[in-house]
Amino acid sequence: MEWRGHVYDIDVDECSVNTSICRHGSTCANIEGSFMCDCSSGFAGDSCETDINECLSAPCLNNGTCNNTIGSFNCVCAQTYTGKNCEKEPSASTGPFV
Ligand SMILES: [Ca+2]
Repeated sequence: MEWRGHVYDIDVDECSVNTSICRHGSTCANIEGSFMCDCSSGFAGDSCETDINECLSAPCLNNGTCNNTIGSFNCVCAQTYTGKNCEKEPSASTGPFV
């Protein structure tokens, strides 16, 4: 009888063989016959190789303009709104920020 295909009784620790198999600082976990990457925030994919385009979910409020970046995103706020998502309205005590 001839065996073809996968041999499941020999598990390779991909995490040790290739320490950069999980990209962008994600955590590698060896599992039986394969591996898994626990992606850092902002990344997706089997090896966390894909940047998530957060702008697709329109995270910038108050007419802010979204710029997707590798691993994150930033908002260019309209008028004098501030905050990561332009969620903060200008107020006399804290603004305006330049
Ligand atoms: Ca991104």
